[in-house]
Amino acid sequence: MNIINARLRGKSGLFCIRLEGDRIAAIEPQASVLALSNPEDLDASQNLVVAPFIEPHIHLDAALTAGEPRWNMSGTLFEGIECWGERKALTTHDDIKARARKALDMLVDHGIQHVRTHVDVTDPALTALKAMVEVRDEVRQLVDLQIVAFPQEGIESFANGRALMTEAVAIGADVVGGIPHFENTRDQGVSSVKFLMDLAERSGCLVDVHCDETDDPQSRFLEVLAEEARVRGMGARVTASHTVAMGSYDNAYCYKLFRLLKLSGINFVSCPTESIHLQGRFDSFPKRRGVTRVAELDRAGMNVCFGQDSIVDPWYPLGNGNILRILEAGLHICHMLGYEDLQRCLDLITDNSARTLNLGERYGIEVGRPANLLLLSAPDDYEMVRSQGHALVSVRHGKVLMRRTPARVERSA
Ligand code: 17E
Ligand code: FE2
Repeated sequence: MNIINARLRGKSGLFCIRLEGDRIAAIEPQASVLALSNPEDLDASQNLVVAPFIEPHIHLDAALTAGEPRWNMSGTLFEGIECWGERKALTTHDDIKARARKALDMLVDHGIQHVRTHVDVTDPALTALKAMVEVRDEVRQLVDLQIVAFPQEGIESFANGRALMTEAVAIGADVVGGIPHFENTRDQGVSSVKFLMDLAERSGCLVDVHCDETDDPQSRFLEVLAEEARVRGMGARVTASHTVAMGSYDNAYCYKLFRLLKLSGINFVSCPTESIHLQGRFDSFPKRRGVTRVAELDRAGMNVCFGQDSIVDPWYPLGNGNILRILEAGLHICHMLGYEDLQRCLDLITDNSARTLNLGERYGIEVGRPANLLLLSAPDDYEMVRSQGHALVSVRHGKVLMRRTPARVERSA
């Protein structure tokens, strides 16, 4: 299969991308616009062709449970955890699988082919984890799925928390998670981070910690995670998710913190729609934005990407799988509508996320890499966001996986 009339990010002119089997075989410059001659080929119509979108942070086990058994009325993270605790008691293997599959279909329909999902392991039966390990195999034709062993109710503060984390890794989790700001004491938060870093180092797992997801400026577990990563030389394999307390740290502390973060080489995920909804809830006015310092991390040369976090769950009532919606909202929320940010904004849902997920040579529009790519509806990053564009075709393993027909407008005058 060939994809003709393709524009590539960071390059001028048009290209023909040749796919052979499940690999990209060649990327050839075109002298002029070509007409489609082979019905097997795809015409990018002088719009962008990019590597697939990535969802680096979502909770598939809780997806599509909002309102069950009750709605989160305060809009806080903490009431969300309580509501989920009640719903969790009712979950079954098949219920987890059915909802995860539905949510994954929404992601696939928006051009996502790589997903990292947090799965709650504070459950003595590990029901959700066992179900998600099956889902990971069943959806291989649609997405590459990474499973995080996520201790929603704590590692040190939950009965047998350490054993459940260890068992989850033995069963097949790819990534070790954590939630230090939710542990009962600061000391437990610190020891939970040391425990989870030991577990990851021993097992070879990646790390992705829900870190400082609170407006409390005293929540400073990010420095602990970064230092553990630095000392062990594991930074590239470690991700700090949310880190919204950083939005409340003062500049003097952040100046010092940034030096360590940079030295550590860890990655960051921000979920801007989720955080703008859940945070700021204990403020009156002025009201904090409750998001991490996305633009500042990026300017300092660190790796940041955007995630959705939720689709219709106890923490967030909306969501439809469209990561471009998160990108647009995030650029607003993080003061990133400047010209230079708009020029390269797709980095936040493609290349930066690939680095966070450690995809390496399994990702990217380059000869020899997997024939996984998207045909977009706009010629550049800026226009893609401005026009609220879509992924029109998703190609995976060299075959068309998804096609979208955009809405058509008809006018009489
Ligand atoms: N659990 C949590 O601790 N934080 C979140 N944002 C979600 C689940 C969605
Ligand atoms: Fe999360």
